[in-house]
Amino acid sequence: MRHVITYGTFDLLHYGHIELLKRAKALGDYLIVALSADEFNALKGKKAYFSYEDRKRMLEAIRYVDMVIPENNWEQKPHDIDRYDVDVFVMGDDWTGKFDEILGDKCEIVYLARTPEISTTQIKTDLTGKTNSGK
Ligand code: C2G
Repeated sequence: MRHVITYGTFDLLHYGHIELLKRAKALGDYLIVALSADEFNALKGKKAYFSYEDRKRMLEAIRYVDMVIPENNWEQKPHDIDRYDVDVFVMGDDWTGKFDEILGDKCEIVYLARTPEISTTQIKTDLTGKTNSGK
């Protein structure tokens, strides 16, 4: 069983997220999503529209997702790789290179091209006409 893991906030779930999860799952047999907790989002300078529980429920309804765990801090990734016997760590390419040092010797690392024309920030901007920092 080839385990894949990916991390993120996945707020206002959109097809860019789905495309990432679909391609991540295709790299193995079992996909774990480490979902940013509300408190960790604050550390990332993000305030998700949906709570952790609501974002978790939506992710668990996606056919590509096998398990959702909380992402509470930046440091947990190596522990998660060990704990869940992860073979492949996947992130969108806005993170290219960021995790090579801490995870390079633990598992395969794959950065997938982001879906260019959509983002949670863009959705918020389009709906409210306001811009804000972050993705
Ligand atoms: N993504 C994508 N295409 C988009 C938008 C997002 O492929 N149009 C990908 C991102 O590259 C990321 C995942 O979907 O791999 C989740 O995106 P976010 O929720 O914005 O995650 P982020 O805030 O980058 O959190 O420890 C890592 C962080 O928790 C990552």
